[in-house]
Amino acid sequence: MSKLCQSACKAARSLLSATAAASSPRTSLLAEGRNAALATLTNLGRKTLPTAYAYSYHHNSSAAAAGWLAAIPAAVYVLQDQEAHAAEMERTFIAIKPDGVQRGLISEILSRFERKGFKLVAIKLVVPSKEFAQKHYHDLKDRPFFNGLCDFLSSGPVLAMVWEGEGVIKYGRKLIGATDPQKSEPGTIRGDLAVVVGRNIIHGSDGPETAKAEIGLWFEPRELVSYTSNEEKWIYGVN
Ligand code: IDP
Ligand code: MG
Repeated sequence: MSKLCQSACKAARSLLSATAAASSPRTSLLAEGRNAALATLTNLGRKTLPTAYAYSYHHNSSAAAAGWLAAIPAAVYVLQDQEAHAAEMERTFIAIKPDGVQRGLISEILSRFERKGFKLVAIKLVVPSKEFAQKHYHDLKDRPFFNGLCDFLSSGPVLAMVWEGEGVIKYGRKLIGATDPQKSEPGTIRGDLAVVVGRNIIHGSDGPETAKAEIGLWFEPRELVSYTSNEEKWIYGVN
């Protein structure tokens, strides 16, 4: 996108965000403009000028201005929508335990999170030490199975991941299913792919605080990759 266009979009965005705050609810404003924005402005985001602008740039400067000025409101909707969407994003820690890795279930499990629309932002295969496993499961240290659980987690490769999306902490747990696979619903990961609680193949953070702590325990900040997925404009939206 040209510098000129960038600053024009920025100025118009401030203007319209003030108008939006004063008049109609943010979501309905976003909803109204969304379709137009997607139709007209996808090209702007991809560093391509709208055809009308590209043509008139060489032929008529006032028509050129009109060409892309007309696109600015749509740009504003897209940018505001992205901001609203970014504010609702959360991240969760998900790990495929040694039983899931050994049973060849990595792609099956990843595809369930991917197909849902969640975004992978970090991934690595590690064999945690027993001390590390004890840190990870510290809240269970008084349970009779704690020692065996930590032995098991540190017995082989674990696929550690961070997934991002709206509601991903809570919904990630839904995809995983109940702790005891005997009680997990069919259709969930544990319901479909595991039989006993001691070999329930997957871990998922159980709340925002745990998610933050577990991501911090397993990953360095630089290992978390922030990027815009090409699919996001089709996964998120308000009508
Ligand atoms: P969660 O994994 O669904 O969050 P937690 O209660 O946090 O469940 O327990 C952590 C892990 O400890 C479970 O995933 C399971 O592997 C193991 N675990 C939980 N309860 C038992 C049990 O009663 N016997 C043996 N292992 C258990
Ligand atoms: Mg837990």
